[in-house]
Amino acid sequence: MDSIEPQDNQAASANPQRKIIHVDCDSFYASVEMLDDPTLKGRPIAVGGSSDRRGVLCTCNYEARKFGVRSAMPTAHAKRLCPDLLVLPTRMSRYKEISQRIKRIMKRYSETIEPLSLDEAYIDVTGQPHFQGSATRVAEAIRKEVSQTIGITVSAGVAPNKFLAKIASDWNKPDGLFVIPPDKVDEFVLDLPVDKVFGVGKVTCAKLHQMGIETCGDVQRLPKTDLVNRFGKFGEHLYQLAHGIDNRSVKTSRIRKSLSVEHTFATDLSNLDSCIDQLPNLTEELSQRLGRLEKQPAIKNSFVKIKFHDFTTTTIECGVKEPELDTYRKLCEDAFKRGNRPVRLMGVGVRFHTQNRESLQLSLWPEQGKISANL
Ligand code: TTP
Ligand code: MG
Repeated sequence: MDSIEPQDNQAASANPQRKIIHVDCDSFYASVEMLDDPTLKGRPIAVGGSSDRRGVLCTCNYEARKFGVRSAMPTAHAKRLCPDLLVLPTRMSRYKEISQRIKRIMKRYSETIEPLSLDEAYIDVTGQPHFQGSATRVAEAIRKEVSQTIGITVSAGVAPNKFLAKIASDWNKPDGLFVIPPDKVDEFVLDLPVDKVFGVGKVTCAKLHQMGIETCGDVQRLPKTDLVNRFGKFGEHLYQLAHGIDNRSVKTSRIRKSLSVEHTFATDLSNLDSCIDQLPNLTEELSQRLGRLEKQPAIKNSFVKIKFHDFTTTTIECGVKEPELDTYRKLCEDAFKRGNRPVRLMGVGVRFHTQNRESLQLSLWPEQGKISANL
């Protein structure tokens, strides 16, 4: 799990009139490839590792999605679903370049921008003068300008908070806009499936379903104490979000403390060898994610996390500065010995130096949020 420390101490505003836009480019890497080679338009394409090297897809265009192809899918599997799929290698510097151009467009409307990844950002336009204060029209203007001047499509969501703005940008994807005005929030969340709530992964979702909870409306019917007893601190967040409340502010600068990739296995791994077999995929994904950072901060430590089948968790780390397979193998052996039981989750990661704030500031398009890989 990613850990990022907010750098500003701006108090979260509880003002219900905030106007937040969430912008997310459509099939980003694939769209850039189609922009640079228009002959690719209309045919299924993907970006990622090749199938002969047991590669995994970063993303694919919407033509490929019709065949069931998805991000993080092994390329060999994607090719079986869509034999005509063209898989291109990643060109990170080009994606970063396009990302910066999109950010320049957004900056015309507000300086309060929180980038989440290369293709995604929150913009707080509360109190901004453009279009008589209409966030919806700002979102339309950004979408239009990106499409006309850069040549790729972006989707946007407009809402009174970050949680709802992010859900909204996904609502009419691709090339869509969805607005949740403050007076429609209560109605909107009632039927919202709980798996759309930030932080509700497969495991929490399964537990909620067992409790008969499918929607945020169902969550609302539970007393807060029930949720807190069941899910601890997260229960409190869940209660708030299910009521459409999210007071997090849009933060313009952050310090990244660590980056990791983890995977929960459908079937527990019974011994050390099967854990070690998982390491090449996990470390490869970690390297890819490190490569996607605008500026990679200096690495302090490497670590392996193991969650055993009884949910006990151990993390072991060492001061190795390169995320190399051999390091992770050694850490994995030591971590496994601590429990010597079947393993349900494994993660590999790095921690960054956090003293020199200057060098660590993620100036542009840092990645954040939930980054557990679905390998
Ligand atoms: P996303 O915004 O999740 O996906 P997308 O832009 O390709 O498609 P859409 O938003 O229309 O659903 O991710 C942005 C980029 O990040 C994506 O183009 C490629 C990269 N990425 C990976 O490299 N690996 C991943 O597992 C995911 C999800 C994304
Ligand atoms: Mg996207």
